Amino acid sequence: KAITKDINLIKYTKLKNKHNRISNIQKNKDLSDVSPFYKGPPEDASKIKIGIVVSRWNESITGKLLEGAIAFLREEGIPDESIIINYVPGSFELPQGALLQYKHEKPSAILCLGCLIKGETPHFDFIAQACANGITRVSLKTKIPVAFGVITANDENQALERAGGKSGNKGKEAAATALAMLKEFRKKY
Ligand code: DLZ
Repeated sequence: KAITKDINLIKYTKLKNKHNRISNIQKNKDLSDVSPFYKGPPEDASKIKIGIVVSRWNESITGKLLEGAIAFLREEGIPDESIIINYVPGSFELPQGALLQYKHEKPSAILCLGCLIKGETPHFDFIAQACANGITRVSLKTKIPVAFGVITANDENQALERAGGKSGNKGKEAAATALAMLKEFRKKY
């Protein structure tokens, strides 16, 4: 909770600036809302490069996912300069964004962050399916961990609860999952 409070003070616009986007996020460890299977970062965390692909659709929410992910990565020892951020227009574009980021940046793992909010038509279902399947395909093709940090919510309140509210932060969860996968498999790559 402390992390969320601190991070909420930071203007999201600062995150968009390549040079100061990470520096203001405070260090404050809280593992209560990550998976109980998370056993800490890989030993060589300082050598790990993490790519983050963020959807701009519902940006006020995906910004909070980004903040949650970055704060967690910092706590776990990933250097700021090893966190690479790219933006895509919507969650549908996350898989291709991840694939292109892999091609150009060669990160050790990628976090895909997005927020889909159900509307009145079935559009939501098509995008959610395509996004989830696409991210799975990128992880199988690249053979690096590609975490699904995408909120699929019925309304904005549900989304906010999962972006630093009472149901945790999907961005932080995605970061923890990627580090857990790296801890288990990195040496075997
Ligand atoms: C079109 C669309 C709609 C209606 N809703 C969302 C949403 O809730 N969350 C999201 O990430 N993206 C949405 N998009 C945009 C699509 O992801 C995609 O960018 C467009 O369909 C163009 O390919």
